[in-house]
Amino acid sequence: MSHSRIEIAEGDICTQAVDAIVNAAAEPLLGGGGVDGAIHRAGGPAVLEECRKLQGCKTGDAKITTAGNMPARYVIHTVGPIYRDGQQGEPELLASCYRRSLEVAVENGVKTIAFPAVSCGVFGYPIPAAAGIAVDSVAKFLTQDDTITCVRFVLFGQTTFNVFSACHARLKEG
Ligand code: AR6
Repeated sequence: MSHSRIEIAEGDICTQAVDAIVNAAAEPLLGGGGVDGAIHRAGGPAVLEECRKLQGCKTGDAKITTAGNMPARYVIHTVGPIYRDGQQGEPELLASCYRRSLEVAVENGVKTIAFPAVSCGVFGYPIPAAAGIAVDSVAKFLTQDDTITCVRFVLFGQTTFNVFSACHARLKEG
């Protein structure tokens, strides 16, 4: 069952001892605020140096670097859509972030991975809609993959945690 490999947690993604943590980045991959800023601060200059060589990342895609000083081995940088009105392809692009991040993870032998709530901060995606897409996209991927053993959503704040938990609970109920 794919839902049993999904966990919902509250906390700082930078401290997670998983094979890869996912960054909610911007297209240039040169750092920023939010979780992106936290990851670059915790990872140190090695992460930014590697990012510079990647020549950016398109919205909906994902690229990988090492994780510098963090406990994880890798950072998978994905770029979520900026939310406008939900009619500009945002749901498809957000789903693509999760799918592409997991594809890059599998290509690199990652078995445990942590995601933040991509697009739910600066990029303004409404959390209930984003959480549904996030949990459904991951669950769909896991039904076709048996190499990933754990996908943990690591969320900032009780509200976001509760919304993701409710989506996960719905998945369990089938
Ligand atoms: N651990 C887990 N979640 C976090 C952390 C953390 N350390 N810090 C923030 N969050 P955001 P976006 C949550 O804004 O909306 C950057 O400047 C946060 O509360 O980080 O995809 C980039 O460079 C929110 O729920 O990402 C881009 O320009 C979620 O992570 C832009 O922001 C995502 O918020 C990307 O915006």
